[in-house]
Amino acid sequence: MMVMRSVLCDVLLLAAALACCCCLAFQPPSTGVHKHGLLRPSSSASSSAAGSRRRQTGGLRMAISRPDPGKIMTLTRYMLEQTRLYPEYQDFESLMGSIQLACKSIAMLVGSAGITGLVGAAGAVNVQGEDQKKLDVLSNDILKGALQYTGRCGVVASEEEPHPVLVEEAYMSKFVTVFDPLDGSSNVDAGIATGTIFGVFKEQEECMLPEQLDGDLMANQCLGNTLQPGDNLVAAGYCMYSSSVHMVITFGHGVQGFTLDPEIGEFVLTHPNMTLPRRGKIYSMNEGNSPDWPEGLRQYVDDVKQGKGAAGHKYSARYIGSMVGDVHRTLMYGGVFGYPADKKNKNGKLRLLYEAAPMSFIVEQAGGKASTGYERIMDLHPKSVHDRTPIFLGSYDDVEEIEQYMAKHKEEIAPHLVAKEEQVPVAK
Ligand code: AFP
Repeated sequence: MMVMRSVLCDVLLLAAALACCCCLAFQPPSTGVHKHGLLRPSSSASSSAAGSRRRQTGGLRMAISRPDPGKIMTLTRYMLEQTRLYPEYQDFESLMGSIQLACKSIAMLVGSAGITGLVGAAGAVNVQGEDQKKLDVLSNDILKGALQYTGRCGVVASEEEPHPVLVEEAYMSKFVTVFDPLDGSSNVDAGIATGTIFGVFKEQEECMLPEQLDGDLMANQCLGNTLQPGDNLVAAGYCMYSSSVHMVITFGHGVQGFTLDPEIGEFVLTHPNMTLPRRGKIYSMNEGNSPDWPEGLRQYVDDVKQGKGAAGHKYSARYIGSMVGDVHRTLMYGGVFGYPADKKNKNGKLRLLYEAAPMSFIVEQAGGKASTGYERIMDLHPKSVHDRTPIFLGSYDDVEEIEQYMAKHKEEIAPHLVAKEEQVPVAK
């Protein structure tokens, strides 16, 4: 009898919790029309407007309203509309078309990996000595394939390729695309958030060489185009594969966040003009490495945990171990994400060209700051495609405070990449 009563209690509690979750999840936003023209349903419209309907789930009735398809700001429509404001967007249109298609395909593969057997190692090791997952290899091929036919991208550099790769129309294209096809893939078997990170540079003029030039030399010259500082990025973004699929992009005019609507298969603008709060309440770092961290950072984390930092409040720890997930949360809630240098890894772990630089571009465009702890990430000039860099990014004042703590122990500077003013020549 006791057991039955407790089971009944559990069921009732679960039902109440579900009802509560559903109310929260489907609470209609208060505003009517979204910036950029995306129509947000109003509360009165939610049950009666055309396009809204009711769904029966386990006895709970939930009103799900869908915006009028004619008024949805899809990524494709956004790109079209932006070309009117900024003519240079025209060049990005086909590039973004290919990237969003690739991300949709990768999202589908990631989402069904446990069922289709696309989990586990591919049996190969990439140039950085990391085990490649089956999904790493597939995602890389999907992105390369998608970019091949844009007519806009001549060179791609990827985490999964030892060297930059020339794609079709290499000598007539405008852009170099760098990417990490599936960042955080070691988490994928556990169903944890992963993502694709990409950055787009303009090809440098040196790639336009006379035709009689030796093919190898020409190829090397073009491949050298990938080695540009983050400050040269003209576009960057990431796609996060999680409970929903998000695409966050910047072309140097703010940051826009889209969510994949699975019913229509389109990315829809849901987070226009994303901005970071000046201060946050979260620090996100792999604290297991703290015994090897620089002393300044150890002191910073110790202080903010106790509310002894400049903000005066206590900070909480959040760490997924998947850069895209950790950066996305930081963009949404503020705070700081970091992967510092430590005694064993003098340059940290994350790659400058296709992880740190694109994410720094996004964070700066959202009003935040990105730093090695000593200098601006966007000023760093890579010496090779897979260079690593320590990184701290997020709310402006939080990152600045870390720099101040680090400056107190400057002798610990990791011998890493050179800043822009001391640029090394591009490999020829
Ligand atoms: P994987 O792609 O091998 O899963 O690595 C993920 C990552 O490059 C980055 O996304 C994380 O921020 C970072 O490594 C996590 O590294 P730790 O496991 O050392 O904390």
